[in-house]
Amino acid sequence: ADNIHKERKEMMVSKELPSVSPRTKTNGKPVFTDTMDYVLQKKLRVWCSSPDATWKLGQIQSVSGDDVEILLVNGEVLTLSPDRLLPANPDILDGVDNLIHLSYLNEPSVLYDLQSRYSRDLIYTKAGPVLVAVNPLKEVALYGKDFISQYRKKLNDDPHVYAIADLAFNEMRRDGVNQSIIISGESGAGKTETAKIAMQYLATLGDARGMESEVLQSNAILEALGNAKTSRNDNSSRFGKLTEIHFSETGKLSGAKIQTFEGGSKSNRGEDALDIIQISKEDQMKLFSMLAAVLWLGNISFSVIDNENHVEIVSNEGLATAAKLLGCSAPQLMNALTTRKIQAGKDNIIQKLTLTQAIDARDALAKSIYAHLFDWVVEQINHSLGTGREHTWRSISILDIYGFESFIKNGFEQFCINYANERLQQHFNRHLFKLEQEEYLEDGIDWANVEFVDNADCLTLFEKKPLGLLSLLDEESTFPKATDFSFANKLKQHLRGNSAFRGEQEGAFKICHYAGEVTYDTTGFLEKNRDPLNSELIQLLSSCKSELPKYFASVMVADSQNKSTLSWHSAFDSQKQSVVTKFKAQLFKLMQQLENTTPHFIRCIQPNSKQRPMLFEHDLVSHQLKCCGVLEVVRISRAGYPTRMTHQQFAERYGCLLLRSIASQDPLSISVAVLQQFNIPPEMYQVGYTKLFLRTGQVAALENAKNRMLHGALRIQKNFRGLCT
Ligand code: AD9
Ligand code: MG
Repeated sequence: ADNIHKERKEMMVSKELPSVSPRTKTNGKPVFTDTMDYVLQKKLRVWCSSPDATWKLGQIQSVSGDDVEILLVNGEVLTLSPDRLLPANPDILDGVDNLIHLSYLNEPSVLYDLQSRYSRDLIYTKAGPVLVAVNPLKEVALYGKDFISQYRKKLNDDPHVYAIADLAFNEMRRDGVNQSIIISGESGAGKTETAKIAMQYLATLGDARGMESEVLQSNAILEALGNAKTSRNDNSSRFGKLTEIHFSETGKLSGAKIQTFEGGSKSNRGEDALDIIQISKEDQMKLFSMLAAVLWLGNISFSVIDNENHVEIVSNEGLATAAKLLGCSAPQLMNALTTRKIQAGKDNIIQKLTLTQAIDARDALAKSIYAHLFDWVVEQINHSLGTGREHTWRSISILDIYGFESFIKNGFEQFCINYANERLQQHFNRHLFKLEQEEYLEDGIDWANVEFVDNADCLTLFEKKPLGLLSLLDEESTFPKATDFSFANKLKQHLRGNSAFRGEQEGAFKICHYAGEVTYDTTGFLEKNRDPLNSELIQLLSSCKSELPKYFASVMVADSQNKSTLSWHSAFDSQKQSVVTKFKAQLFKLMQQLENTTPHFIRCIQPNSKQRPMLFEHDLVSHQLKCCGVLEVVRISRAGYPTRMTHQQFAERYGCLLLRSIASQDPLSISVAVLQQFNIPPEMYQVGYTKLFLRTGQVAALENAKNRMLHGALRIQKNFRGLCT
């Protein structure tokens, strides 16, 4: 360890090497020494970039002018110029569990570290405070009661989801502040599994009345209703989910609450989880009959009856069964699906629907029932989970939200998902970079800025009024004559100058997201953005005899009338809220909730595009690392001071450890005296105007000392009592 420390000090490298000018200076001070010269001089290990964009490890043999001769691991000898090389870490640092320990931080070194750990089933690695989780795509022996207890007792310090959950729990108890665990990553990267692992830990930890299985089973129910198979993930979440786990002041589990975002999906699977979650048999029957109604609606087909493309219903069985399940008559359902009432003066005219209109009406009805059913199930689950015996004090929220998506063809759904991911990325940036740097600057401590990719331009592109993507989409959706093509043209016309926007061929546009460029096909955008359910269908549902359809209709009516909750958001003034408008409002509410918590971040990484275990594709992983800013986080944490406390807090917490009295009793003097007493080296902290900033690991040392001292005091007390009695 001494050697590593010495070596690191000698090299003083905390930046990825630029190939052009290694002598970058910030604030007039060199941030790193001339690393490559050092590496060349000492003939150290290097990464060689090859034309196929992969990296090869080798040892420098000789240097003459700009020609460096390198012996690769496979015995091959290459001659390259220094700008094709990056320094490799000494093998003593192979597979370190926190990337901040790497002497050289560069892309190949990080990839190599993650890969070497992954090949040994060490799927978790820290990047400063962020946990990186590489999807094993197979079972790994890392979970269960024994592991939970190891992490609880701090007997295991390997990076783990359990360790993050434990940290959140401890910080909640220590600071009395709500916490959040924000899990992000691409589709199929393992977010939902990771969320369940965190929940398992928290539920086990504070379990008061056997609620653990209830909390976990709620996942199974929601997955059964809200997941679908995609090309990236056989069990892909088609909804975002925020699970709040509630705790009492004594740290006992007191309940849970689930919020979902934008539900609605195509896959149905039965589960007995419903029993565990205490949904009554009667409610289960209601649920299943609605699911059956949705499936039967899908079986209804139409045939064209005249040359105006008007239709009648073909499948009588589908119609009759769906009607029976909904609690209406077959003719009622038939009329709702094949006709529309139009007001003409004082009279109502019945207009027949065309084939496309009828299919749209049928699908809109099925989707709407499904989406409302999903919300209803969430309500039932919350009812069941919200009734803990303990009094709720604080909570830990776990956010699992659809990852960034980029397919060959991307539509309205990807558009919404990627917009949500831009917002989350901004939250991440704000916390890890902006707030960090602002805080240092405000408190007057020495700090060289760390560059990061800001996605503000892209968010402006979405949200600007009136000329942003969302406003333009809403505007176009209100014009009856508008088409997906006219929408695409409108975007091109108004957004051409925006740096994050590119017009594409007919009917398409491209957005430069933080995670890469995505081309969207506008087909279906307007239809999907309009509130799909016409008033015939709402009326049909409200006239049904079954309880749920009636309830859904009342929710729909209330939804369309009640805009007061969204009043801060000036929606366009038509009668109904568009889908993106609702989506944005939900997203803003979510972001507000998250702002009031202490965040913990987990970045899930998909190791390959084939959903196969043990396969680590460098390009794919490297792209994801860039997308979620892993290298920047490492840089900032290594250079930064992750722990900070006001002088007051520090003095109150550690002043009791002072062995001798000091002249001045102000918090700053006490704090400095504590730091001196424990010989904390000057490079390990900085004293700001209001706060103390400490490097990683320093608080752990002080906490240890404090615990030892407190235990000592307890022992003395006990002994003393023993003497008295
Ligand atoms: V999506 O955005 O909802 O499409 P997720 O949620 O990121 O996606 P998910 O958690 O569903 O991905 O993981 C995909 C698959 O990877 C799972 O079905 C598991 O088969 C596999 N996986 C993920 N994490 C683990 C793990 N810790 N251990 C074992 C895992 N398998
Ligand atoms: Mg998921």
